[in-house]
Amino acid sequence: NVPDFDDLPQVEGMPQGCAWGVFDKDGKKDVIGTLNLLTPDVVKAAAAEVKEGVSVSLNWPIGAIKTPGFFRKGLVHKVMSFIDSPLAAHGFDDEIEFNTQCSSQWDSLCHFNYQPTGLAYNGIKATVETLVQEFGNEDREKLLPTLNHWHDRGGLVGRGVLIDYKAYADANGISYDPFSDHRITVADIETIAKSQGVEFRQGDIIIVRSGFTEALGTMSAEEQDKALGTHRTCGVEGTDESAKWFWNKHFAAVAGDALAFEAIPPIIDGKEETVAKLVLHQWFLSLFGLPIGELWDLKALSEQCAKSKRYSFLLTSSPLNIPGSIGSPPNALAIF
Ligand code: UVW
Repeated sequence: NVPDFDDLPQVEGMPQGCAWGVFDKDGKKDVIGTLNLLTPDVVKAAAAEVKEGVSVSLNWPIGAIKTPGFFRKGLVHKVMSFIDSPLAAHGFDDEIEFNTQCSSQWDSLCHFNYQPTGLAYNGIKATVETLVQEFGNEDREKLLPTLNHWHDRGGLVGRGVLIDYKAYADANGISYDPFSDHRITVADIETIAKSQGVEFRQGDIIIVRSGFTEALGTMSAEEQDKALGTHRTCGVEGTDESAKWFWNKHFAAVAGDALAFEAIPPIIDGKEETVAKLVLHQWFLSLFGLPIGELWDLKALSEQCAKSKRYSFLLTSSPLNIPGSIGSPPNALAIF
C-alpha cells in the first residue's frame, strides 16, 4: 500500500510529497519508482483488457520532427551495403544516431533533477560523469535510475487508460492551438474520464491526448521550426496541486502526445518561467519516481478507443536496453 501525498514520510530537506525511500527494499535504493506498482495482480487484471485481439502502435517515427527542439539532434540514418565490405555478400545493414528525446520517448527518473538541490529520484546525484560510468556498469549496488533497469523486471506491462482531450475538445467546441500554452487541467481529466466511463485504478498508465504530434506531423520542416520556435506547447497544467492529484491516483506511469507532457512555459507564482523550472518534471521524475512519456503517437489509439467504445487496454512498453540510458523510444503497444 502506497501512502497518499500528505501521508508520505517526510524526507529531510525536501518538500512534503517527496517519495524517496518508499520503494526501497532490503536496504537497497530503488531505481524504478512507480513501476513497482505493476504487481502480478495488476498485470493479470490488465491482461483481461485484451478482448478483440487488436494492437495499436503508439510510436511516432524517429525523425518525425526534422529539427527537434531544445538543441537536440534529429535522426541520422545510414544504410550500408555488404557488397562493399570484406563479407562481400548481397545485403544491407544500417546505423542510426539520434537524441533519445527527439520523438516518442520515455524520460527516465534521472532525466530532470529537482532544481533546488540538483538531485534526481531517490536523492541520487546524477552527473554526466556518473551517468557515463554507468554505461556497461555491472556493479548492481551502485545503480542510477536509468531506463535499462526496466529490463530487470520484464519491461512495462499494465493497464493503459486514454484521456482523449482532443476528441473531448472537438466534441464540445473547445478550440485551441497546440502551439500555445493551452493547459489541460485535472478537472478536465476527471470530466473526460467520467464521460469515457473510466475509473482509475492503482498501477494504471494514464495517457493524455492533446493533438500535438498530429498537428506537428502534418507540417513541413520549416513550419515545424516555426511552430516549435514559439516555445509554447499545450499539455497538462503543471502546478503543485495537479502533481498531488497524479500521485494520489497511484499511476505507474504517465504519457502523452505533447512535447513535455505538461504545458510550456511553466507558470510559477503567476509568472512565466523557463523550461528549467518545469513543475511536473520535477515532481514526477525526481520526487515521485513516476516516468513521463512524451510525443507518443495517439491518433490510431484514439480511433481504436472510439471503435471499441472503451478507453482502457493492455499496454506494453520496452525501452532500449542500453546501460545508463536516460531517455528511450518507448516501443509501446496498446492491445485491445
Ligand atoms: C526537457 O527536458 C526540457 O523537456 P522534455 O523532457 O519534455 O523533453
